[in-house]
Amino acid sequence: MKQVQWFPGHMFKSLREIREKIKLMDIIYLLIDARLPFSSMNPEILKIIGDKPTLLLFNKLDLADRKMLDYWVDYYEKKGFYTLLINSNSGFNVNKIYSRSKQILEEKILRAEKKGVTFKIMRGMILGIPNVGKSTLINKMVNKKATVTGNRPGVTKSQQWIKIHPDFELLDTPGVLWPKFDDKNVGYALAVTGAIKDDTLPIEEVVVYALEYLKKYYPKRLIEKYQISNINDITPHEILDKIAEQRGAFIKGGTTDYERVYTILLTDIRSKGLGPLSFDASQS
Ligand SMILES: Nc1nc2c(ncn2[C@@H]2O[C@H](COP(=O)(O)OP(=O)(O)OP(=O)(O)O)[C@@H](O)[C@H]2O)c(=O)[nH]1
Ligand SMILES: [Mg+2]
Repeated sequence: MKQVQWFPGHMFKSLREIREKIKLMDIIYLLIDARLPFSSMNPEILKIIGDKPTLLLFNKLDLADRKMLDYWVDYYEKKGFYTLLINSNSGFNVNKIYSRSKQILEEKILRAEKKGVTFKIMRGMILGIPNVGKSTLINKMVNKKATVTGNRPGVTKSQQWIKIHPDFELLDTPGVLWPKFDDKNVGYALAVTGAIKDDTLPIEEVVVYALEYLKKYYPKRLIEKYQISNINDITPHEILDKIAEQRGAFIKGGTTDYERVYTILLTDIRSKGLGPLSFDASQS
């Protein structure tokens, strides 16, 4: 894979601003994409967090393959993380975040009270890769549209404090990646799920990666969705031709309109057209 510019310059600034604010925080909420429990874990963020109390929030639970997710939840819990599975769109488990945070900070609160200091306001920072649902989560917690959201990476441009209750404040932050990734599959997994812009990696490579992956881990879903009879000996490009046939995606002269088929496939993957998925199976 050629050298990829997947870490735009403004993310250095965002990382610096996160580093500057970390001291103010009682707790960190690190959003992980439940479909990418490995690939959406940003090593730069982990370095910045250090030993701050951290609740890992596995978001987009509705889109994720539960079996594969359970493996990763266990993996992170064994590493000492607190975890919670959430769906920021429906609000599933979102109302547990406050009470879990109080539990996690119980000792800190007691220590403060012993010193005669009342623990007045709990401050938390929402961190995670682009498009993982940070701003959507905040809106759900505050029950109104306090932040801008959108289904593409890079929507939030600057940090923003939101008061959830009189004693609970959250800082929304722009999504950040990390400057260099060692495993090219991580890049592909982030591209397939829409965490990096569609033109960052060559889209054909991304789609071929997705199809090879689906053939390996979810062959039945491909068979059913695109009526494929010979899954074992069909190539990714032949699958694309099948999809074109099914959806009538041809250009003049009857050749496959690959650009359209790429979009159809990625939309199916991202919107549960192929059912709940995980793109981090290979790590387990
Ligand atoms: N299916 C599903 N979609 C979600 C969930 N949470 C957020 N989304 C969608 O994910 C997209 C991105 O949401 P945002 O809240 O803007 O993401 P963000 O992390 O703030 O992104 P940046 O500001 O770009 O870093 C939106 O289309 C949301 O509707 C969820 O739990 N399930
Ligand atoms: Mg945002």
